[in-house]
Amino acid sequence: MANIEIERRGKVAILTLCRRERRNALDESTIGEIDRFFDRPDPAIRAVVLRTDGDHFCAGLDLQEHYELDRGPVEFMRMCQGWHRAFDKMQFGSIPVIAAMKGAVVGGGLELAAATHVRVAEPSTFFALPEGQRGVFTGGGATVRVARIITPARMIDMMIAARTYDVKRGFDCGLVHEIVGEGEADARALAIAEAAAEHYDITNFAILTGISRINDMSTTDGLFAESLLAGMVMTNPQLRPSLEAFFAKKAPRLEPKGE
Ligand code: 1HE
Repeated sequence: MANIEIERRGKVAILTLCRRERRNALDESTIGEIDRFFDRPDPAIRAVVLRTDGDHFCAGLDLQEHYELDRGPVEFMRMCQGWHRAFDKMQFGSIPVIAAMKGAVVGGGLELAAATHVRVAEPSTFFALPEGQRGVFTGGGATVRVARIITPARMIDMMIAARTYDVKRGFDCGLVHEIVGEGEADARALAIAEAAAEHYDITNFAILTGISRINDMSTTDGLFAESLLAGMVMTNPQLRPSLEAFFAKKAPRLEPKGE
């Protein structure tokens, strides 16, 4: 792949966006690479770290390419649908994706981050949807994915009032799950990925796909779908040895430590 480097660390794949000269802006070929990776990942990969090269996570749509291609409305709509497909594969696959964020997470970069499952951020991280100022609009899924995280009202305010959220504000509204020190996001994201890679496949599938899908359903349908998923997960034969370890007091106990 030309724009994404893939490194394997056991069951974890570390994906690095490598377009630092454009602040990791997303052009069509990078979206194609994301799509191909998440389309049929190697079954031995059980978790992914998504990180980027340079000081910024992602500057959004590649504005240079957008200018040069001078696409028509239908062409741009199809491009957006390509982003949606790629990010859907990431969000609704059964592999946990942990984002290691720093610097700008803006426009399409925020749309990319919103499709990941756990977001770790360094203090330099900031969020914005500068589409309003640039006279464009979101097209990579922000109206759905970002609005669901921060609320539609906050997203409208962010765009109309041209607000930039720092890492603390990002944490307060759900864009960040954990703030770490400068230069520490990659290592922390890897540690989370390595632990998540040890979960049963079927459990990760239920967590990643089930929770998002169920929240698109009515209450009745959601509760029904939850019972079906729970029926599959709770009767997984692999679960029995873990329960036996718990009864034998060999499994780690939960501790009341917060984060
Ligand atoms: C780019 C892009 C880009 C930088 N497309 N080339 N996104 C934006 O509006 C964000 C635009 N970018 C920025 O605000 C800043 O570049 C950053 C805050 C991310 C970083 O600032 P800085 O000072 O480190 O870098 P820079 O000098 O602004 O940019 C360095 C180079 O990266 C420069 O190119 P150079 O040839 O002059 O070195 C920039 O042109 C290039 N660059 N950002 C292309 N985005 C599906 S719809 C989604 C809608 C959107 O995402 S709209 C885009 C929103």
